[in-house]
Amino acid sequence: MPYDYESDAANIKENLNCLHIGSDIVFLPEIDSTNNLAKEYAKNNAQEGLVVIAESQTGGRGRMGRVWHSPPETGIYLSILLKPNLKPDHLSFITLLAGVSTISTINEISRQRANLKWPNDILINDKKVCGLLCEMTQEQGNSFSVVIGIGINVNQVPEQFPEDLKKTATSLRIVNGSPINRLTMIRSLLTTLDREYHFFLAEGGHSVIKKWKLNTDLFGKKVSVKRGSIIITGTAMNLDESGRLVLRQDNGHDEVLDSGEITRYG
Ligand code: BT5
Repeated sequence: MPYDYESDAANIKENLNCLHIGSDIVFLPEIDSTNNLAKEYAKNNAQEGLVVIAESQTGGRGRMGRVWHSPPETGIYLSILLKPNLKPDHLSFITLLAGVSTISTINEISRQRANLKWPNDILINDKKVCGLLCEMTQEQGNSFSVVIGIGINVNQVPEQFPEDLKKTATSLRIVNGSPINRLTMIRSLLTTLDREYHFFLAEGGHSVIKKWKLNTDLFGKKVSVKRGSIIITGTAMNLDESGRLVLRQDNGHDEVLDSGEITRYG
C-alpha cells in the first residue's frame, strides 16, 4: 500500500494546540533536506512556526557538510522555522532550547534517560539517537530567521544502520524493545518545543541553560574538543551564561568554547 503522507499531515495538524509552532505544516514523502526547504520558505517570508516534515531525506545534513542517514519508515526528520528577533551570536540558545525540548520528548515517550552531548547530540547508552542542526538565515532587510532541524532514530532495528553507524547509533526501538508511533512523537515534540520557546521569549536563556545542565552527564568528565585542526583537552566543567562550554585545561586555565566536536576519554 502506498504511504499516505497526506493523511499523516492532517493527523499531525489535528489537536496541535501551539502558540508559535505549526502555523503551517508541510509534509513530504521525500526531500533532499528539510532544513533546505525550510530555509527556502524563510527566504520567501514564510510565517514563524512553519514545520517541514519528510518521510525520508536524500541529502539529510549534519554539521560541516556531514551526512544524516535518513531512510523512510523509521526516523523523524523535521525542521521548524522561528523568528525570535535574536542577535546572530545568540543562535546557540536555540540549539540548547531544541536539545532540551527534544530530550524531554524522548525521555517521556521512550521512558529512557537520554543525555545531551554538547552542543547538538542526544545519546542513549552513549550512542547517538538524535542530532540537531540549527541554522540562521538572513531575510530581506536585517531580520534573521532560525531553522531548527531535528533528526531522531525512532524505529530502526540494528541491521538497518549502515556499517559505519552500527557501533555509534541507536534508536528508540532498540533501547525500548518495541516500536513507537512517530506521529504521536512528532505532535508531542512540537508541543514541547512550543512551550519551551514561549518560556524562552518571556524569560530569556537562563532557564534553558539550567534545564540543559540537568540533562547531561558531561560535567566532570575528561574530554577533548576539536575545533577545525585544533584539539583542546581538559575537563568539561559547565556551560556559561551564553551556553558556551567551559573546559578546564590540565594547567588549570579555563577555556570557553562556543563550538566544537567533543570526544570523551575518561
Ligand atoms: C548532526 O550533525 O547530528 C545534525 C543532524 C541533523 C539532522 C536533521 S534531520 C532534519 C534536518 N534536515 C537536515 O538536513 N538535517 C536536519 P553532526 O553533529 O555533524 O553529526 C553528523 C554525524 O552523525 C555523521 O557524520 C555520522 O557520524 C552520524 N550520523 C549520521 N546519521 C546518523 C543517524 N541517523 N543516527 C546516528 N548517527 C548518525
